[in-house]
Amino acid sequence: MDDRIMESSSSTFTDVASEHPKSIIHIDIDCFYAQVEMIRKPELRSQPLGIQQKNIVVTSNYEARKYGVKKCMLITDALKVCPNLKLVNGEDLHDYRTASNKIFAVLQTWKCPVEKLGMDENYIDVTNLVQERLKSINSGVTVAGHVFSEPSMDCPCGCHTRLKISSQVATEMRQKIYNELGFTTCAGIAHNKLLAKLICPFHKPNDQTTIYPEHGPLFMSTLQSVRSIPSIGSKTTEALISQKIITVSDLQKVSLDVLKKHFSSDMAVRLKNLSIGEDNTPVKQTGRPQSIGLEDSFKTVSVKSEVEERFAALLQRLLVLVREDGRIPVSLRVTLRKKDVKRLSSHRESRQCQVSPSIFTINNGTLTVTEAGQNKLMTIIMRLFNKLIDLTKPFHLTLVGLAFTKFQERMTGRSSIVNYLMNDISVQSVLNIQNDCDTSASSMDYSAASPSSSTTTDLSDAEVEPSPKKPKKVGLIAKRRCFSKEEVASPSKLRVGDLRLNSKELEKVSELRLNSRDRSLTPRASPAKDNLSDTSDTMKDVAEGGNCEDCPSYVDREVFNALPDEMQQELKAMWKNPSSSEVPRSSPRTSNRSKPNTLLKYFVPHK
Ligand code: DGT
Ligand code: MG
Repeated sequence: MDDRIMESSSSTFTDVASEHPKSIIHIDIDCFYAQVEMIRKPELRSQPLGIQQKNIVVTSNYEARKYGVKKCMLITDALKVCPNLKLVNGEDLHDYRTASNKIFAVLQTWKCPVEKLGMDENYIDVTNLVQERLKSINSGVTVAGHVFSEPSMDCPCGCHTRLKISSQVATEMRQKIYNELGFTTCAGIAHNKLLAKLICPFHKPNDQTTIYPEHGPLFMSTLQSVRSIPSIGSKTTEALISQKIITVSDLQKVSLDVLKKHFSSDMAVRLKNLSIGEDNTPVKQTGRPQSIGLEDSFKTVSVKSEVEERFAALLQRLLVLVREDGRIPVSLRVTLRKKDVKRLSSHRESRQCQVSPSIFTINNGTLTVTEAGQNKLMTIIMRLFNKLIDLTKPFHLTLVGLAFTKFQERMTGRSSIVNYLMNDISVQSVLNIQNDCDTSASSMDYSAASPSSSTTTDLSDAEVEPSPKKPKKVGLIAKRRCFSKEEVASPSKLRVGDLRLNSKELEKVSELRLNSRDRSLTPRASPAKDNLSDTSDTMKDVAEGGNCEDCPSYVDREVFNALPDEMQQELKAMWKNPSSSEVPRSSPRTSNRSKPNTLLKYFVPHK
């Protein structure tokens, strides 16, 4: 009997007719942080090893696990069960992140969608690859690794053969990760993400397990808690427990109608499907995060100087992350959590502004920020802070956060005019995003807390620290935010279309720019002013008229003043010394006829 849930109502109908077209692999690195340390120092391999963060062992190698050292155990308890435990501090996540990215890169070489989950887990949708391989397979295929249960008969849709091929692909992937990076891994192979993830640790470490669709209900019924299902969060668990639905088997037995009394119809159907191992969420290719951020939470901070210190520490750590990412940030957001002492409540407020890409330099291919650049960023941060806090009144903060929220890819280097124009365009697009409240990038309902969250300082690396069984909230990373009305308003009269140049022009102007730099041995002009994404500020800048005395009369001063200082200086140099430029000096209206795409035409006031 097919016990999957079908609903006749079109809105809730779940198409699970006996087709299992997908082939999904889930790969989890064995004792991830511990392996990173053991690869770094091979002498650690032979001894029980624990990775310490604050007073907790966040993971341990399998040698230590033999003694009963468990994840998230207090150090004192771990040392009781394993007095020889060697402890390594794992609070600096840099090397773990690097290893994680390398593993992800290896998995991408199969050219299948890869979805990264936390630092040491990845889903790979090998459906198309398997279809390809099927074409060249004539005789019987055997499964690689373990099988949850042998099938009694073949599934008519052919999924058994496809999953067997997938199991071979999983072996190849694990072998490549081991050969190239030295990590042992576990894999789960199934027709959906849910079963692939849950079956993955069935044989560990360093092994793999395949499960066929018909065994989904049986396997799921072995899970003791509904919370073991990855997409069931704490709230849903509570609601289920309140209805005495504790195990997955309970969930299988409860009728859909009863569930519908407590959940929406869609949710009830989804819960029933999950309980029998059915899940149709797609593997979403992981891209680069939309934002990179860190938060620091604490009991209370009420003094500006302390806030500044905390921001300075956060900035240092954030710059490391940005360097690893490699893109040039063009927008910075400051977040505060304010405590309302009277109401005993707290709420978050954020403010963001543009940052000039010239703050970041590229040395030998690495993104760096000079001390002066860091000071400039701190100035911007404190300006945003001052906008968020009325310093004439007492304030109480319980969290500060920093995030770079918009990036430009490296184009032709820092000195390129393209960067300036790209910056304006990308920031413009940030400011024009519609009200779009925080939405997690992943479909999963991440929820676990960091073990340090109960201590006074939680330098939250939540975006990169996964929990053992449940994926964690991806912190500030990959989140979209709510823009206030003022922020949505465009800060400048520069229009994106006005800045669109063809590539030849850009090259030409870049050349001019570089030539003029080479000629100049004097210190560079004062850096670009960072435009706060606050309409009043920007409008004030425009109204003040800036420094455009030397500009030709045809120049639109508003456009000119909205440009970064360096570009203003350069244009002025071009106007002073027309022979250095091929750009015609005559009125751009006239020149437009012969040269329709010159840079100068963009300075003509718009009527
Ligand atoms: P495994 O997969 O059972 O062989 O062992 P691990 O260590 O790979 O555990 P896993 O996959 O759950 O988590 C990957 C890494 O994430 C782990 O090496 C350390 C870190 N981690 C896991 N759980 C926590 C946690 O609750 N808090 C913190 N801060 N880190 C965690
Ligand atoms: Mg792991």
